[in-house]
Amino acid sequence: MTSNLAPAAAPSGEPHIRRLIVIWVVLSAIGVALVVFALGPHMPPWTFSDEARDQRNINIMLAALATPVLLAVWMALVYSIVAFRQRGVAIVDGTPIHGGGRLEVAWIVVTTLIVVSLAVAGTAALFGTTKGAGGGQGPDPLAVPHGSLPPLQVQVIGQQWAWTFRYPAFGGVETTQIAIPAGRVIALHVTSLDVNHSFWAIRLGVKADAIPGSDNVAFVRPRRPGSFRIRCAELCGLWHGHMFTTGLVLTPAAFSSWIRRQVVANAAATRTLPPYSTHYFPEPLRRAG
Ligand SMILES: [Cu+2]
Repeated sequence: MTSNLAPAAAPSGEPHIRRLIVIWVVLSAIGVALVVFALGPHMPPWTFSDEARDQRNINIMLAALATPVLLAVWMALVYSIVAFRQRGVAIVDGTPIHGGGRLEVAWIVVTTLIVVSLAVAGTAALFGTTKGAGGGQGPDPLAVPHGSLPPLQVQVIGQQWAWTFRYPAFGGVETTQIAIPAGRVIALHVTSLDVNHSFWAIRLGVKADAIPGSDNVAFVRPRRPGSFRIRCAELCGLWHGHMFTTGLVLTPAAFSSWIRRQVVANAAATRTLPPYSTHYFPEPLRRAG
C-alpha cells in the first residue's frame, strides 16, 4: 500500500531532543518540589513514631525519584502525539530506527544507579536510626535500637478474631487494649494462638506477622501521645475484617497509672493464665479421633 510512497527523509532530531530536555528539566524541578514540599508532609505513614517517620521519608524519596521518570515517559508520549503527528491523508512509514548506543548505555547506568542507591537507602533505614524500621525481625532481631531505658516488652497475641496484649514486666497481665509510653523504645513480641495473622499499626509504622509458635519481634518508638488503629493484615478466616482495635500512646506517667490499673483489674484473670512465654500452644478443643 505504501510502495509508491518513498519514506520521508530523516529529519534531524536535535531540536526535538533539546526542547524535550528543557521541558523535562523544568517540569521535573516543579514536580519534585511539589512532591517533596506539598505532598510529602501528608504521605503515610506520617510521623507518629520514629519508624513511621523514616518510612515516610523513604516514601518521599521514592516518589521524588519516580517523578522525573514518570514525567519523561508522559512527556515523550504527549510530545510525540503533538510533534510527530501524521498530518494529511498520505500514510508514510516512519524512519527506521537502528538502535541508539548512547541512549542504551545512559538508560542502563541511570537505572542501575537508582536501584543501587535505593538498596543502600533501604539498608541504612533498616540498620540506621530506627533499627529494624518497624518490621518484624523474628525471634533474634539483628537490629536492636538503643534507648535511655531498655526496650519495654509488650506481647501482641493474635487469635481468631481479636488482639490481646501481655506485659511481662508487670506480672504478665493480659489486656484487651494496648497502651505504650511515648518516647521509649517498645519491643513488640508478636505471636498467634491459632492461624497466621499480621499486626498492622500504620501510624506506628509497624507491620509484623503473627505466627503460631513463633516470637516475631518488632521495635517502635512512639514520639508523642495519641491513638493508633490496629488491623489484621493477613486473611485469617471469616471475621478477619472485624479484627481491628485502637491502641494508645500515653505519657510515661499516664502509662504507669494505666498499667497499675490493669494489673489490679485483671488480677483474678492473670492467675488463671499460663505463665508468660514467647509463644503458646493452647490445648485443642477437640482432638482428632
Ligand atoms: Cu487475623
